[in-house]
Amino acid sequence: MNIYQNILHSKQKGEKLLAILIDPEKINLDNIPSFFEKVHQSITTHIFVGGSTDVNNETEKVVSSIKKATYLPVILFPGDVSHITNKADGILFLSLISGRNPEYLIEQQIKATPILQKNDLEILPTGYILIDGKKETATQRVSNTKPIPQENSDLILNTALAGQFSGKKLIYLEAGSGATVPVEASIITLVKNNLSTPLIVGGGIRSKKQLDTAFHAGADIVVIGTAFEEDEDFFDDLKK
Ligand code: 1GP
Repeated sequence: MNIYQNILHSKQKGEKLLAILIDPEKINLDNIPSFFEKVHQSITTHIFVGGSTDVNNETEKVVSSIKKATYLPVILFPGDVSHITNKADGILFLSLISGRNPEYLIEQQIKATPILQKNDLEILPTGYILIDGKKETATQRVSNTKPIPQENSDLILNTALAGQFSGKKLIYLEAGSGATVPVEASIITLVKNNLSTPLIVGGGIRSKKQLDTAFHAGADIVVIGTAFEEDEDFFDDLKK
């Protein structure tokens, strides 16, 4: 089974998935083995690697080290085309469909195709929807787009459905890394109840309670990054 089939299988069985987001600019290569000992004792199912920027081109080196340290699927979550490496298992092929900047709607994707044609990364077409997490995030700055206010739930829902109808295989509701406020449970439920593709939710989730809230509201995959960067003891709350 490939990555996507596995996600679908889990969704059908109601098994929730947790992706840890590793930012190549923030992780120390020497810490990767001990970090993954904790990851493997937790309910983590996927590893996402990426960030809005990668100034020192660390992604490939970091992904190679992670692949040596884990049996979990490693999926690129690239800020732009320069972050793509064939050392990972798959790639979230993102379109920032909440924004109106052609660079992140289609131009980066066109630039990526010659690279993707030459490697075996599993491509996961993903409609990426930036939602206001009450803090200006790197995604906003780099993409030069505005997030959708949480109050505008109709627009969030219609954007998610437009993504699905355009053929995206995953929809990602993103409050932004380090968001003050995660995506509200009512929005997750609204989107979930109308969507047939798996739903990813991330941004600003820092506690087991918030994680459970997102899962119960209908997220199939929750993404957490900052909480682990700030305190690896958080893994203690997430033991298998
Ligand atoms: C960001 O959704 C991810 O792209 C994770 O966000 O770093 O706030 O956990 P946090």
